[in-house]
Amino acid sequence: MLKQTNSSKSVQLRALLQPGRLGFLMGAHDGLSTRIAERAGFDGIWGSSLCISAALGMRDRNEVSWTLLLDVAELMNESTRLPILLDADEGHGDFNNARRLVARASQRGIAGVSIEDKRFPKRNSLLDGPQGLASADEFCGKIRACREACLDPHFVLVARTEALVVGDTVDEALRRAERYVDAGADAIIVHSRSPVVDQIVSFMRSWQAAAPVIVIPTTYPDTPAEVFEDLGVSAVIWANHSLRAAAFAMQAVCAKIALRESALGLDGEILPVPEIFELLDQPELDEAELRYATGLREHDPS
Ligand code: SPV
Ligand code: MG
Repeated sequence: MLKQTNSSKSVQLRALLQPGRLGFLMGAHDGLSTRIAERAGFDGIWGSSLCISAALGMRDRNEVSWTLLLDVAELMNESTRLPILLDADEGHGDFNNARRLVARASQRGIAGVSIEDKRFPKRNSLLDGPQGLASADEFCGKIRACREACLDPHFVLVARTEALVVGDTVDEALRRAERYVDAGADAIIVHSRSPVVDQIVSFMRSWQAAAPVIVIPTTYPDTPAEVFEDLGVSAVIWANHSLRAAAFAMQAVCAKIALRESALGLDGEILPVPEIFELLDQPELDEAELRYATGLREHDPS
């Protein structure tokens, strides 16, 4: 069991967004994927709405309720020493839904939450079709409400602009992001679905506000990390690669077993069971049982 005070992870997330070194957040969707990301050496976890929804068999359109989202995030948080930035979409409704979500997340030890300037119900940014951008005025009210609702003084509130995703200009994205910082956001995510990094380059070259900027280069993955570093980006989110890798492997293995009617010959394609136990920190429980479950052992003939 990991022991941490409620605000230590928010302090960690705040620190990793500070200028200096480019931070890397890995998208995860459950406790296991969170543990795997931590072991790989990431600085933080992105609690991706796409991936958490997909792992539950749901679409990324607020089909997962905010309370279920928080339950999943809490299990992920229990599995890691890393800070989690939870992707809370547009806050799952108006300012009141959003601030209740933020209050509960900050109370439960989640390091930070990202809310985006979409209208409810949100549509995943990588999908074609109408996205529905909220007005900047409305979204600033939501940010102010969320800021005041934080129950952890170090909690990180990230505002994400989808202006570029809906086809607006870089100037509009900058105007919005600056207003969001004035309204109380600690950091900005500027999202783009362009296949090249150019929009992010233009955005960063004009970015004046004293707030960290985070990017999600799913559609421009060929951009070297140094480019982001030189632009002054604070952190990169690899949003969905773990879930996509898992789905890819699950599909391949399921197809093979179904076809062959046998699970033989999968070495190198699936983790040995002992490695699963190890990932889940089974040794810690075995050791705790030796210390605490003495009465139980006395009555166990095995
Ligand atoms: C997510 O991972 O849920 C995101 C990033 O919000 S995107 O899917 O690109 O919208
Ligand atoms: Mg999302």
